[in-house]
Amino acid sequence: AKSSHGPQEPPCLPALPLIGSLLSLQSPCPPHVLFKELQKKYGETFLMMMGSHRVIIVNQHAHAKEVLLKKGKIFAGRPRTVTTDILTRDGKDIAFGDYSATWRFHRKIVHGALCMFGEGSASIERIICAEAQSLCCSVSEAAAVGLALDLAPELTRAVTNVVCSLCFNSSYSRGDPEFEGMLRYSQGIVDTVAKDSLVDVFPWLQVFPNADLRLLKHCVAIRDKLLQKKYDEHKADYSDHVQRDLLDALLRAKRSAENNNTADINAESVGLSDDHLLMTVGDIFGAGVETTTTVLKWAVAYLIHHPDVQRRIQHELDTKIGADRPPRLSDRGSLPYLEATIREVLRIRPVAPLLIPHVALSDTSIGDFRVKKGTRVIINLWSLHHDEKEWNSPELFDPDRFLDSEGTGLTIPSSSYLPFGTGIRVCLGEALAKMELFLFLSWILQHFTLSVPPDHSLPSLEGKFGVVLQPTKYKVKATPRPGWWRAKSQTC
Ligand code: HEM
Ligand code: PLO
Repeated sequence: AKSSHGPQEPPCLPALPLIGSLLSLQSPCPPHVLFKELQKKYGETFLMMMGSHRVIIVNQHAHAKEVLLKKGKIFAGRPRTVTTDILTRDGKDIAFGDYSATWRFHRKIVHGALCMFGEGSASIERIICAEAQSLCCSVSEAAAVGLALDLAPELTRAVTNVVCSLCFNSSYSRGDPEFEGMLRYSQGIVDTVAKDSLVDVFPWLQVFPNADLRLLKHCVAIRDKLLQKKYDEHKADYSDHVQRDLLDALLRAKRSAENNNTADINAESVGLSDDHLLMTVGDIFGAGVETTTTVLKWAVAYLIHHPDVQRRIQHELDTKIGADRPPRLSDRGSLPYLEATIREVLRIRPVAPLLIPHVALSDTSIGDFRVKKGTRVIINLWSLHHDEKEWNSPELFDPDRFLDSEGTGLTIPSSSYLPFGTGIRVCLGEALAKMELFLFLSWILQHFTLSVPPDHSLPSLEGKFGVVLQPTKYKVKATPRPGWWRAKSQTC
C-alpha cells in the first residue's frame, strides 16, 4: 500500500556498510559543485549515506521551499556534529542548536535586540556610517602612497566594529592586538568547523591525532576567553534601567527569569545559563563578522572584473547623491543599480552554498519522496542560484537581471533565489547585512575607483569552500575620485 508519506525514498548514491557513500564523493570539486553535478545522474533530489546517517541533497527550488517554508517546522532540526559541538558547547547556540524551546527563546531575544537598533531608529545607521567613514580614510591614506592594497583587513575591521557595537557596545581601533587575535582565531574556526570532515562520519576518529580538530579547539579556546571577558565586564556594570547592547538584552532576560523563580520557569530550564548566553552572542558576533565581510570581498572582486558595472554604480551615485554628502540609508530606494549589483553578488557567490544542514524531526516527505525521521537535509543553494532552467547564463555576472525592463525598478526574476534561506530558520541578520552592504559599498564607490594594481592579476573568482564560501586573497588599487577632496576635508 502507498504510504501517506510518499511511496519511496529518493534515488540513493551507491553505499557501502560503515563508510556509506564516501567513495562516490571523492572529487577535486567542492561539495556544492559535486552535488550539482551528481543530479545529472541521480535526479534533482537524491539520498546518500554519510557513515550511518541518511542525507538528502536538494538541488531545486520547489523542493527547497517545501523543506524550508511549507514544512519548515518539521525540518527545523539541526544535526549534532563533532566540530559544531566543540564550537557551541554541544549546540547551546542558535545556528547549530537543535529545534527546542530554548532555541525559540534565544531567537526571539536576538530578534528583539536587533530591532531595537533597527531600521526605524537612527543609531544603527550612525554606527555603520561612522565605520564607513573611517574605512574610507584608511583607504585614502594607502591610496595616496599608491600602494597595491589588501582591502580585507580594513573591511573586516569596519564590519567587526558594527557587530561589536551591537553585541558589546565597544569597538576596535587599527592595530589593536585583541582585534588581530580575533582575526586569526576566526579564520581558524572557518577553516575547520562544519566541513563534513571524516570525524563527523566516523566520530571514533577523534581519538587519533587530528590537526584540524586541534586547531579548532585552540581557536575556540581563544574565542571563549574573549567572550567570557566581555560577559564578565557586562555583568559587573549591568543595570536594569539601560540596555546598551545585545549582551545586556540577554542578561536582562536571565535576571527576569531568575526573579520569576517561583513559577516553574527558571534561568536553567529556559536555557538562560551562562553557557547559552555566551554561545548566542558568539553566534551573532561570528555570523556578523564572517558573512558580511565575505560578501564585501566578493563584491569588490566582481567590481574589479567588471569596470562597466562599477562605472554605472558611480554614475548612479553621482546623479542621485553627488559629491557633497555621503550616502545614507534613505538613498536605498534611489540607487536600484547598486541594489541589483548586491543581489547579483549574493546570487553568484552565495555565502552559505549549502546553508546549514536541516534535520527531519518526524517521518515526512519531500515531493513524492518518503523521508524518515532523523534524515539530514542539505539545501544546495549553489544549484538553485546556478540552475540553467531559471537563470540565463548563470555563471555570467549581470546585475541587470534584477532590474525590470525599464531598468529603473528592482525585481527578482526567479523564485530560485534564497541567499538568506527562508522560513523559521531564515537568517537572523538579513536586514542588518543589507544595510551594511549598501552603506559600505556606496561609500567606497563614491570615493574611489577600484582596479587591478599594475603587475597583479585579476582576483580569482573560484572561492574556497568552508562554512562560508570565501574568495582567495587579492590586492586592489584604489584611485580617489574627483570631487572626493571636498568630502575628505570635512571628514578625515
Ligand atoms: C543563518 C545567510 C549575515 C545571523 C543563515 C543561513 C543563511 C544565512 C543562508 C542559514 C539558513 C538555514 O540554515 O536555513 C547570510 C548571508 C549574510 C548573513 C548571505 C550576509 C550577507 C548574517 C548576520 C548575522 C547573521 C550579519 C548576525 C547578525 C545568522 C544566524 C543564523 C543565520 C544567527 C542561524 C539561524 C537559525 O539557525 O535559526 N544566514 N547571513 N547572518 N544567520 Fe545569516
Ligand atoms: C564564523 C567563525 C566564528 O569564529 C564562529 C562562527 C559563528 C557563527 C557562524 C559563523 C562562524 C559562520 C557563518 C554562519 C554563522 C552562523 C550562521 C552563518 C554559519 C563559524 C551562516 C552563513 O549560516
